[in-house]
Amino acid sequence: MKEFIQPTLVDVDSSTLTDAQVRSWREHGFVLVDGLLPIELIRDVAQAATSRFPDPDSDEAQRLNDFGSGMTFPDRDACFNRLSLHPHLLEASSQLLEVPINELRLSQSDLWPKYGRETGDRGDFDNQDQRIHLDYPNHTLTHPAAWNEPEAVEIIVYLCNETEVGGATAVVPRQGSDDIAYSSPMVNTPGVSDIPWINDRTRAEAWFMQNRPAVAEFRRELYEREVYAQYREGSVLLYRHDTWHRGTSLLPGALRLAQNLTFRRADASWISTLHPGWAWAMYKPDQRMERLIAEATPEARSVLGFPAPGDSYWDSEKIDAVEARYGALGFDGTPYREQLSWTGLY
Ligand SMILES: O=C(O)CCC(=O)C(=O)O
Ligand SMILES: [Fe+2]
Repeated sequence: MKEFIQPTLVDVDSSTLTDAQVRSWREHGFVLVDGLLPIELIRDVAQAATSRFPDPDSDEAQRLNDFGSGMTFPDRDACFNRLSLHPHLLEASSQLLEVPINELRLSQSDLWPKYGRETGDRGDFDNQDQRIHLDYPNHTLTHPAAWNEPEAVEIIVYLCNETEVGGATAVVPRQGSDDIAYSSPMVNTPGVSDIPWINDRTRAEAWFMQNRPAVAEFRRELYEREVYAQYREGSVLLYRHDTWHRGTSLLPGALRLAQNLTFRRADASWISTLHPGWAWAMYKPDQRMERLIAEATPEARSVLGFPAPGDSYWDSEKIDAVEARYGALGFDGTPYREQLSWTGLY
């Protein structure tokens, strides 16, 4: 019997994670929450995405192998960027990683459409019924640190309802510090070591049966332990680069929209930015990145690598120069100047 888990509400007064939610992430490797982000923002992003991706019943959609992309940070639709840097997401990541917001860095924000279709063999890279896996291989240059020293929070923001489109994310809850499934090094996953990168579950597990029977058995137990995130519109799954999980099949003809994000610790520079990043975006005629920097709060700016107020980077000449660059777009150097004179007193 499939065990579905339901989202739990965040603290409604402060829009922060409850102690039980933080504990679930720390101990089990994930938590599914509701009420973290304003529903109007979720709907704006869903609408922007729907208008840009093919209709689920179009030929174009049926040809996609589900790794569609198209919206990455910074996007031309400002609502996508607002969601990416929403203060409640930053606060939740700060709670989980136990660092202040200005010591977080955004290293992923992209939105994928996933299209449901009749099952059928579409080869190794089929993305419907995924193999159980960890996400760290395509984020970090190294290997995740010890379990109690997490370096990143990974996030899926769902923009629709599981009951309407299917595609619940399956997760394997970690059961205590001696859980064999979570003992380091975690390398029994496609794309790591000399194991070929196969996405489709049936094909990946056939490879393990053939080539690594003991690992196939280890993985069979992971599938048996799966629970399924019964997300709703606006639910947020907070998990980790070292949490066993996978995407599952959508209902035929359905379109699932979800935004995927990672916030890493600033000092974990070995965790790379997944998508093209934002330097090239500063070359776009719409100046989306410059406007975003000008309008963001100092905290949100620092999550993009912009030095925080009080950082030793700043002197009054630099503040003046940065204000000269962004002032016409609304940048105000006051918070940076204030911290400069404050620290200068001591
Ligand atoms: O879409 C999902 O529910 C999970 C997808 C996933 O884990 C992946 O593509 O790495
Ligand atoms: Fe994944």
